[in-house]
Amino acid sequence: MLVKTTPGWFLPENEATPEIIFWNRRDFSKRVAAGTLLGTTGISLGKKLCVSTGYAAEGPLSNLFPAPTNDLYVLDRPLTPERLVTTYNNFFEFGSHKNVWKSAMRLPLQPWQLRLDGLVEKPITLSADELIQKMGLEERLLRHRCVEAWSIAVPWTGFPLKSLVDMARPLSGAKYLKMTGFDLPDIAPGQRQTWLPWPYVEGLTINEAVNEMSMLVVGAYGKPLPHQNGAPLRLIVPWKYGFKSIKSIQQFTFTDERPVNFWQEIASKEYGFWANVNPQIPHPRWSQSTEKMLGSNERVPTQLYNGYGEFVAHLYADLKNESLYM
Ligand SMILES: Nc1nc2c(c(=O)[nH]1)N[C@H]1C(S)=C(S)[C@@H](COP(=O)(O)O)O[C@H]1N2
Ligand SMILES: [Mo]
Repeated sequence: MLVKTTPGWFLPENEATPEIIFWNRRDFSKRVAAGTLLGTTGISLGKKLCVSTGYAAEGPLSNLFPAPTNDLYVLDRPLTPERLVTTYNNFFEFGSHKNVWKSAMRLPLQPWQLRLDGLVEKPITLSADELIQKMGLEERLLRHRCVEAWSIAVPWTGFPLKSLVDMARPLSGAKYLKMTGFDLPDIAPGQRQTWLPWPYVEGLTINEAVNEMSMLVVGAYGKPLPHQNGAPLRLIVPWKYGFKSIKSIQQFTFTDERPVNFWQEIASKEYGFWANVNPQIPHPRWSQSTEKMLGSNERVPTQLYNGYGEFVAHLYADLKNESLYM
């Protein structure tokens, strides 16, 4: 997160490859027709936006896509072109730069065992495929604001995190949900940087986890999630800075202790537990008042709770003496 050599909107042309996987692009073309994709910056639409994502087209989940769109979440800006969202990533397991998408394809997604444990009635082990097939999928068009002050707008497919919490049957003593990523240093070069506190960890309060906006994401742009965006299963909590939205989760642990997240462990003066977006509170080393929308030449003002206050502000109303915005 601290290392930055190229600006956020830089896209190496030679990294783009033709799409080799066939997908039903019905929804995609509908949106193009409706003019909701970024069409004003000279980026031509269609094939050029697509990259090969490396997720099996014929997998057991392909029949679940595309999922119906939940109209509750309305964007104030165009969707970011798919090619940018899938080629400009933060995924430190594969390096501390943005160009990780090829490397991330080495992550084996089948089988992917999930564990739900800690303060629950009975620990559960099941595969990501089993879980996803149990859940009704929906699409949500959401903003995502990285703490580095760039942003994207993405059609994510997934289900409410609340559905997983209900399935886990947490005990009344459970106050937090800790989520843990994979630990595969033989596969993920970033995990051989042993001074970093692997595996990646994030946490939410149970109240945040069961809030309607907290989403487990298994797809994007009407297709299964590409490796580099956190396949097979990642969190999206769009009112918080991007680092809270942990990718490629393997374990959900219910606990009475507030988890210390990956970035807090590295730099506790710069990154905290809550990490709610607030343009008025600068990062110790840069302003958070505006953001660069990837794929656009515009900087736009950042909004409190990334514009999602109506859904989440109540969660923080009674909290005093907490660093809610770092
Ligand atoms: N496991 C894991 N999850 C992660 C990260 C990471 O490095 N590892 N980076 C975070 C950060 S800083 C951001 S901004 C988003 C980026 O998601 P995207 O690449 O899908 O846009 O993922 C978040 N989740
Ligand atoms: Mo980020």
